[in-house]
Amino acid sequence: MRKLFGHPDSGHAYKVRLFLSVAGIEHDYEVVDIWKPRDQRSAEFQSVAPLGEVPVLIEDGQAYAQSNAILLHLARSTGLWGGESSQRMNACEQWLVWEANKIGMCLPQIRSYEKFEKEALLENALPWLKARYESDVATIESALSHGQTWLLAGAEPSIADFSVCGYLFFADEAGVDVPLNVKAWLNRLSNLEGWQHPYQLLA
Ligand SMILES: N[C@@H](CCC(=O)N[C@@H](CS)C(=O)NCC(=O)O)C(=O)O
Repeated sequence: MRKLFGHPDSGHAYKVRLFLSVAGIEHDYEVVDIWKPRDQRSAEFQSVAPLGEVPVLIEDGQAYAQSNAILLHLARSTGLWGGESSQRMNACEQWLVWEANKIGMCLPQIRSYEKFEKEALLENALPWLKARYESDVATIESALSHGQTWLLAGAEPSIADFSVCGYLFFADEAGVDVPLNVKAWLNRLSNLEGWQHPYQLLA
């Protein structure tokens, strides 16, 4: 018995639901109104979300939080999408830590500024965030420029792909450019059975 809490604007929740959807894992899903004050969200969500954020996955009564930690748990427990071997898990761990500190620490903020917070102080940080995005997306572009299909070698995608792509499907809203190989890789992801854009998958 699994239940995921998410929101259509959350690329973090998207990473997790993408795994579940592409793997065909049955689960319940509930949208949390992340625009409401935390103490006004459902009592169930408040009781399971340690930091008050989506995503949270409940599995057999246990709550898992933080998108990349949830992905690691899912890969390990199912043996899928990186969980097939310790070498693949190791490579995934490296990408997931990179994601949290790099592309996951500039693209969500740029998009948040462009879509929701035009007046916010974030404006002062924008040039720095955009330079950071250019550098981080160049790292992904370079990793994909040797003819490989996914971030890890091999025919199957992994949680490295699911994590790193999370906010890149919102790149148009952030007003940033996506280089050629990254675009082609996003296109391959979007052709996976079970793939949907975040706004559909998290509705
Ligand atoms: N590091 C967290 C980030 C989670 C996060 O920032 N969630 C946002 C939505 S994308 C949220 O719940 N915001 C509402 C709030 O913090 O109250 C993860 O990877 O899961």
